[in-house]
Amino acid sequence: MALSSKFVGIAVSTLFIAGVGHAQVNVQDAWVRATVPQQNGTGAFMKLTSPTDATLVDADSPVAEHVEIHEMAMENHVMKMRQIPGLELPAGKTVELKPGGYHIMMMNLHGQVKEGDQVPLTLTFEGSDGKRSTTELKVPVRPLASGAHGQGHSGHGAGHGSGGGHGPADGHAAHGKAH
Ligand SMILES: [Cu+2]
Repeated sequence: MALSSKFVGIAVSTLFIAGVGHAQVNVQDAWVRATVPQQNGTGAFMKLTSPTDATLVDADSPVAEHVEIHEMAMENHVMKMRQIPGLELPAGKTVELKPGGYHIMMMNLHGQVKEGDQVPLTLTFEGSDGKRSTTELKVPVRPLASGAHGQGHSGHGAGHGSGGGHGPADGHAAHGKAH
């Protein structure tokens, strides 16, 4: 029955796409990592496939004060994350946002994000012609399956907390220093 459950998964994730835009980007397997009560931030993960060259340029959610597009990479055996201005989506290529890689960072959460919740998330894409489109998602909350990413994210949350006002430029500098 593995095949039929896969089809169900595709059908469900298609329902999350409500916005109709210029170059509609397909979003699959979207999920947000559940948090514990005192946790300040979390990540959203998904697979994005754009029919034409596009860039994920913005993300927003009412559950967090700041939402940014981040990447993670190993630097001298230490996992570091940083904000990127946009995530390129080459035509027809599936780009995966996953723990330990690209992710949508939700910071200064207004409350705990619990397993079973549906988190509203708005993604803004820009086509190669400069036209923007948005996609509204309701993203299910799941616990993290592997613990590998948790360490990096807790360090990240502390960095943002001490950085004060998280403006696009100065807040990010503070974040870097925290590491
Ligand atoms: Cu991050």
